[in-house]
Amino acid sequence: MTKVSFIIYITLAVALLLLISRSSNNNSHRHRHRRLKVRSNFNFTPPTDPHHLHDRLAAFDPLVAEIERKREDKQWEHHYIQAHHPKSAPTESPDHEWDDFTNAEDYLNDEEKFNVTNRLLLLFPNIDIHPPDGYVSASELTQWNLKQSQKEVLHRTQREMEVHDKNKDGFVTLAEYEPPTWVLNSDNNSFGYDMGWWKEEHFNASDVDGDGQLNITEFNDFLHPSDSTNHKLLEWLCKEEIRERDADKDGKINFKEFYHGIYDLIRTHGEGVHDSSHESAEEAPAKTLFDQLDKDGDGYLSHGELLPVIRKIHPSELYYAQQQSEYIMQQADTDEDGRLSLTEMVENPYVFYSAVFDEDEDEDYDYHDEFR
Ligand SMILES: *[C@@H]1O[C@H](CO)[C@@H](O)[C@H](O)[C@H]1NC(C)=O
Ligand SMILES: *[C@@H]1O[C@H](CO)[C@@H](O)[C@H](O)[C@H]1NC(C)=O
Ligand SMILES: *[C@@H]1O[C@H](CO)[C@@H](O)[C@H](O)[C@H]1NC(C)=O
Ligand SMILES: *[C@@H]1O[C@H](CO)[C@@H](O)[C@H](O)[C@H]1NC(C)=O
Ligand SMILES: [Ca+2]
Repeated sequence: MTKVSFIIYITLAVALLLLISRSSNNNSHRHRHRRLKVRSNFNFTPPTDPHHLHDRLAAFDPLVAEIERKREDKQWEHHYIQAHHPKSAPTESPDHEWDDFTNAEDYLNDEEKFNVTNRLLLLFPNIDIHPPDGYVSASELTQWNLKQSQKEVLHRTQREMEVHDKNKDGFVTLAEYEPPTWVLNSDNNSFGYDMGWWKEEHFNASDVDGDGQLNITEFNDFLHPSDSTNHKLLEWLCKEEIRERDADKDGKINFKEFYHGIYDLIRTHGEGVHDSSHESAEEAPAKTLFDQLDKDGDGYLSHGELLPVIRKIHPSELYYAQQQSEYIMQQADTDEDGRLSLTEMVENPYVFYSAVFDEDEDEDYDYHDEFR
């Protein structure tokens, strides 16, 4: 396809989109019509800003997640082929991708096909399980969100596995594993693991049964240590943290090293603390926490002493699931009884689909800061 015809095609498609959204606005009985958006959040670099929740959150609705996943897989494949076999890369026609994209979005925005009320009716009994009492509590919501994001994470790990598992035996050995190009190209500190994250110690800590190879579970933990329940891996993460923060290279964290670096992260990811108004943290509470963590009172934190807070330094999927749940509660719990009835959910459908709807078209919507 030539450049000119491509531009004409895009222009036509945009015009058509505008027409469709305008006519559906006119036909809509809702006061506010929001166009649901399929996110294309594929990125070679992991999100560096942990506050960019909008990019991090898994879709609330598994059906939306599936659509996004398919789209992401396609992009990934495309990227992967270009990165690894640039010569043989098929010149994929852009109109084809565009088609898929708009079809998926049109589907989501066709109220006859994708009726958010019916979706919520269908999902409710799957969320209200602990106990099934006709209300969705914050913790049920968190568990649901966590399950959705874990599915996403595992799916991405499976894709990574395909790349690294050279002999296709379902395991990744240290020799098979080589860091992805974005690690080699990025400056050594940007990922926060100081390039050590794929090294042998990291690998060994992930290899629970010590057979020298990582199955999908072990490999998933390897890629997402802070989500792991593997104690050895969490310890490794603490050691990495010390290695990175240890300015004077004595192998331990003193108060100064703790205060300048670690404390801010813990504060930001602490329960319900979103105190972004103060630029720098108070020193007194930092000292109190330091003394609490410093169990042997030697004035330094060892990796073992960092363990209780490591998940606050490197927030886990659970943290994001809690954030999302908190946001939903704040927006949809109309009678403020701390739980959601089916009616409250159905009356606030877009809160649940907030991760996918297009912000630009609804500027008056009261967005939680974290979700920008
Ligand atoms: C969506 O489903 C609800 C409940 O079944 C129904 O009342 C509503 O009319 C449906 N909306 C559309 C646009 O079909
Ligand atoms: C990062 O460190 C590795 C080895 O420690 C080195 O080979 C590589 O060139 C460094 N990359 C950059 C961008 O500095
Ligand atoms: C990792 O494990 C292998 C096999 O058990 C062992 O030979 C190697 O020394 C270990 N490496 C590190 C850094 O612990
Ligand atoms: C991978 O190995 C670990 C450790 O042996 C085991 O607990 C886990 O169930 C295995 N995962 C799969 C998918 O087989
Ligand atoms: Ca293993």
